Amino acid sequence: MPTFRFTTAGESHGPALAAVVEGLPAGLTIYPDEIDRELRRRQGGYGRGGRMRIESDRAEILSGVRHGETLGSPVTLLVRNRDWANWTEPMSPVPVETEDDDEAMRRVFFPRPGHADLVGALKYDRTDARDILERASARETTMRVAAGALAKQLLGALGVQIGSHVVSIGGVVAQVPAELPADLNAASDPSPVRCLDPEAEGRMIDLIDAAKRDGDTLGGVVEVVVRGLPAGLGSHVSWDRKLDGRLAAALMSIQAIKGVEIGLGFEAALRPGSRVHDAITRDAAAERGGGFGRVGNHAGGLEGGITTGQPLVCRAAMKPISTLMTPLGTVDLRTGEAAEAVRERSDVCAVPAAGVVAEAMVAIVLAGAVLEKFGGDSMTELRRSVDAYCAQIRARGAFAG
Ligand code: EPS
Repeated sequence: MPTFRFTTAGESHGPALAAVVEGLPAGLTIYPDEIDRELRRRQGGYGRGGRMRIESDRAEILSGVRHGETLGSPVTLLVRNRDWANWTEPMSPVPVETEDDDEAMRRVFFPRPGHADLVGALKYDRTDARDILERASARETTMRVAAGALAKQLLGALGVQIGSHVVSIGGVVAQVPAELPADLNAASDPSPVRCLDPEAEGRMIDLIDAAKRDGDTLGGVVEVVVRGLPAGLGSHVSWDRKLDGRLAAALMSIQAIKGVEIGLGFEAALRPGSRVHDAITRDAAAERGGGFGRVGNHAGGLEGGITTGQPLVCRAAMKPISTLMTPLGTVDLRTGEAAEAVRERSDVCAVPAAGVVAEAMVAIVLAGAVLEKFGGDSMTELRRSVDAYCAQIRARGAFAG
């Protein structure tokens, strides 16, 4: 059974979204403002559509926290959809009088290529693709970010920080500085596209404007960087304990993510081994690496599915959103006749937000790996195990005696 787990629920235009988060030890201080700050970060980014002007996401904590500290019991989080006010009839949980009015019910019969609309309608035996798209919508990532904010607070209490930035949008690739800023989000968040390269930022914005004019959409690549992890999370012994596999699965589960790289990623396949692997050194400053360092970090902080103590670096590639205002061809779900895909209000580009969601998923996987290795029902126990283990690996690297 995974040690840190969460479930989300809720439709994009339903009354609310919810998450139940299990596994947080007792005694973790919870900062609700920090959860809301993460939710705001996810709502931002150049290229979002009209919906983000309606919503102002705030998480209500319904269980598992008392007087600002976790109890060790499941934490329930709720975010209300403001847009629900405009959808009470089409999304009503109980039958309504206007049910025969397809337009009033906002029914969708023209599935969008690339979206879950068609395959979901086939699988779940629905004629109205709204029954599918309401849940397939990336609105669901709100609760991943809320749950991830709790995972971040757990990791933060143990000295681990997570940040992200946008590497490319629509084929415009940023020049990434050799040394990333220590506080990555403080540097990337002020950019409308969360990009560290101002020149690329300008071109990305122009491209998003052009895509909007053309009724088109754009994808891109985000990078997540985690600092402060001890060497030894994950394991080489079994396929499902390898941390790189778990991170890849978590990132690939995000809507529209089509590829994941760790460290050098696909580039490693193009080079000889001597230009890929990071030589091992003694490094007294690498406290959480047991006093062992590396020349470079092509491995992205993982060797054999185990953390090395170097920064963890993962990238995720997002395809362009499948809702096009200049739609592609499709087939009417009722008649089988050729048609144009539905023009549902949407975003032109959500890559900056995807970085925030990717941070949350990485935080959730890492919180699980930390709890698996160090366990404990309380923060006191967890801290004691982390400190004792870090002292143990430091002693290995000291080579005394
Ligand atoms: C989405 C369509 C848009 C996006 C939405 C994802 O929503 P709407 O159909 O209400 O305009 O804004 O993203 C969010 C609501 C969000 O919170 O990220 C889709 O179809 O996936």
